[in-house]
Amino acid sequence: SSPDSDSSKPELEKAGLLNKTKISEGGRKLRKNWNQSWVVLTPSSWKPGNSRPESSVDLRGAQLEFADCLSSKKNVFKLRTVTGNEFLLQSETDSLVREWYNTIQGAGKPSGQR
Ligand code: I3S
Repeated sequence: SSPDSDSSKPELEKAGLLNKTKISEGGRKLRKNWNQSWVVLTPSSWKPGNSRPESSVDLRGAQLEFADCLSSKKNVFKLRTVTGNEFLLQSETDSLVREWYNTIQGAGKPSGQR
């Protein structure tokens, strides 16, 4: 194993800039407010240390779908949490959006099903 893998630091699975807007909260529709956000995907065991996330989303059981019909922007996918919060995530870079889609898709499933 690599020297990094036995570190006590939480393993950071993915991080990057995405355009993000929340479109519903507990099933209630919200007005879009697109913002560029630094998005970090972490294991569920992760605890914030010095970093203070502005918000966090539990991906267990979350549903993803490409949703270009929900926006005039290209490369948009929708993330719906089990609690009924919905987000749109987007980037101008197609490949980046596909990577995020696949990674989040895997993160929301029990590890045996990835
Ligand atoms: O789907 P919508 O509601 O037409 O989304 C657009 C609007 O929310 C607009 O804001 P206002 O209605 O507050 O002016 C946003 O500025 C747009 O970015 C939203 O559309 P896109 O197509 O960018 O997701």
